[in-house]
Amino acid sequence: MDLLFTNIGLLATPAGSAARKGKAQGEITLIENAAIGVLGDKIFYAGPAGQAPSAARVIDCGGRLVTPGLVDCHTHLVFGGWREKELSLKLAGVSYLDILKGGGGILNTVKYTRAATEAELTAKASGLLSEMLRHGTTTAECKSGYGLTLEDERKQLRVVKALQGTQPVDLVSTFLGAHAIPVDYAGNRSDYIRLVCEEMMPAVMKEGLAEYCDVFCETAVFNPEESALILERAKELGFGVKAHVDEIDPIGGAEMTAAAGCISAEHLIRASDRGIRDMAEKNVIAVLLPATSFYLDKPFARARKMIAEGVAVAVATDFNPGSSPSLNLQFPMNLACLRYRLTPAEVLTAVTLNAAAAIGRQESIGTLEPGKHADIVIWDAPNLAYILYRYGNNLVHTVVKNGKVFPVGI
Ligand code: IZC
Ligand code: ZN
Repeated sequence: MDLLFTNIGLLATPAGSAARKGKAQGEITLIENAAIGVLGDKIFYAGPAGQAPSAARVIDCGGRLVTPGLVDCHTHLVFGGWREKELSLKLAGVSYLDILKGGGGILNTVKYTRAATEAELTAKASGLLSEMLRHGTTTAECKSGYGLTLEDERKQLRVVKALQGTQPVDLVSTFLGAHAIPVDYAGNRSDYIRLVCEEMMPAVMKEGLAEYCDVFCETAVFNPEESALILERAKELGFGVKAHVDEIDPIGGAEMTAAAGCISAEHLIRASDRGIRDMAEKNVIAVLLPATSFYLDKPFARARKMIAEGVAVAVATDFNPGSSPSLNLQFPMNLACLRYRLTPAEVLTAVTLNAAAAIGRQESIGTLEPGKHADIVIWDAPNLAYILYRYGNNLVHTVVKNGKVFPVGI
């Protein structure tokens, strides 16, 4: 064996290779005085220290808490510019959708993204990914959606492809051409939808630039009928499908994701009872984004109800320059505990195994078990409750990605 992590005060991990729902979301494996052995980029042993095999190199974890690497299953990583100039509008009471209707918001970021070169976008995203890694994220999903032309969408997606394998964080690419109606199609939504379905999606699939297709199903953006049409076409072309739904207004988005066969539904702040039941029945994973509720001053999604109804809950940052300009997944974890009232164990499952399942990676990451990738976080914390109780600073001590060790410190 290449590497042995010893003196783990507490090893905390969900188990298995499937999303955990209902009561099982809160059932995790806890081992005191544990060790993890790594062979190449995979876990070879995870269990009591006494039974661990020997290794060429030993890392003493100093009695700390160790968990799987965090999986951020919903980000808008690649974009030009920022939107700090909209802070004054926000403070004056202008809503997120009103800023968008006025040509700002997403459309502002579209302007900056179109103006940026591929090299500029790559350099910026690369810096953001190293920040993510330092905060414990070892795999991230990245959505396009700030180009809104075939060329500019491809440019964003090529950035993700270039960054996959050239920096440590593993990336999963999602095409979000249906993120907003671009200004030049304002009176002509059906033409834009046709462009997305008939030109962008086939090209993106042909070039292998995205695995999933997403749509922003919301008032004044894409309605549930349009969203269903877009996702139907995406499935035909071979994409996995997911959707932003019921974030601001309850318009039947959750129901739409269940009917469309989505792997996940994101946001769900205003999801209806019926929508939650439909999701449970069709095994749609709920990707909840509590930092966005915080940042937009919106209600928090009904996570406890979702768990009670048997929906697997994942939690992510929604990192983007508008409604969630933070890539530190530890803050949404705090909010999931304090606002959603998830237990520390449920939160851990939400940001590891269930998040991995929301992007189809449950067989290879999300738990500390033999055969899975050696994606590990060593925390400056003695137990699991501690990392949900402290907030506002980075509690990561060391990140291990595919068996490579990255010291962070605090
Ligand atoms: O840039 O505002 N909600 N899309 C849907 C976003 C937030 C990203 C943004
Ligand atoms: Zn989003």
